[in-house]
Amino acid sequence: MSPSEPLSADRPAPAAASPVSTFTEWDPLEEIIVGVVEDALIPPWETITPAVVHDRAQWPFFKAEGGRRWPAEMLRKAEADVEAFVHILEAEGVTVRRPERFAWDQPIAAPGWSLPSSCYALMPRDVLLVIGDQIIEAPMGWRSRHFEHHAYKSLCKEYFRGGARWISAPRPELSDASYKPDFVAMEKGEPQRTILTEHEPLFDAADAIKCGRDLFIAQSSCCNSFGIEWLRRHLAPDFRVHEVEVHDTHPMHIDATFSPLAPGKLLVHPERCAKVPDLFEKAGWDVLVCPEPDMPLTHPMYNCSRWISMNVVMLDEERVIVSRGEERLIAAFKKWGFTPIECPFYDFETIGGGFHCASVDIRRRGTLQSYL
Ligand code: DAV
Repeated sequence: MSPSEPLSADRPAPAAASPVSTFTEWDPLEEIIVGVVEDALIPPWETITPAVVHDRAQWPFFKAEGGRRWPAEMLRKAEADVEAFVHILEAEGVTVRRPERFAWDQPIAAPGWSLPSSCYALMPRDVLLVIGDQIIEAPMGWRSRHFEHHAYKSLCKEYFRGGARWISAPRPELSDASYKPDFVAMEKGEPQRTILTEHEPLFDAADAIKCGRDLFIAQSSCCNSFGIEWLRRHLAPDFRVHEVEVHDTHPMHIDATFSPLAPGKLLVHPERCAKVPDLFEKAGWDVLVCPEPDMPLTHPMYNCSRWISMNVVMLDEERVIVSRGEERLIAAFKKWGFTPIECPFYDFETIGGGFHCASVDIRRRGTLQSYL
């Protein structure tokens, strides 16, 4: 360092606006990360799997095939969907970034546990909670996803250098103490329960959803109340964190349950959203109940349910990217005043999630406001 160069503590904060800035699901989208299908593995069987895989008939598949590559034909079709999504985003002027490749097939371990592999960089929404000008690496409850953040490190460093804030929530131990022993998923009608203990803070970024000053989050198979409390204190006083009550036998992430899509418009699952927080009614919001998905019941789905239809991405407060074939939802969006943009996505949904899962917003043109 030359004598004239100031110590880093004396350097002025970057003058440029942060490359990371997002407060809502609907401010005009400028930059987004979209996951990659390449190298994706079937998630290895682990303690949390029975709590998140809806269909018991698939458990033997995960036990036998977990850690291997998905069949090439499935990956090829999923990749075609994701590229169609990227094409739409780019055609609308959105900058699309992609995670880097990572050796998902390497065995992983920490004190007390080990697994034959990680999973993939298919679903950035789960890994990074981007809010305001900060990126928070989520303390994920899945052992197999403990190192997934690595695929996003180059991007995070670049955004940090550009002026963003970047932090990791306390890295979880994920020892047996984090999971209830002998957990059995609840049946419909039983009181809500999840597999996680309160041993340490846990959440996936997709367990939370933004709505200006208010952030909504629900407990799930990968989010406990300790995690919610960590986020509440971390984000105060700029953001208010509200827990949403859900009723879901295999709860995972809020973005196919409860989604504030535009000012005054909240999309909810007809059954999973046990109670819409009073705030919305007081503020005069419309509660839009998602219609039954059109995806054929015979369509193969490994990691999520047909309600992934709800898992949309807003380009702005009118234009919504929605899965081709979801005719009832497309008609409903038109009736509710949105402009649907259809994109084929069923084959990506087979191995992963929807548009919202497959991406994470980095920058939307907007300011911090209260909508409730
Ligand atoms: O319906 O399986 C998946 C949500 C993924 N982010 C479902 C919920």
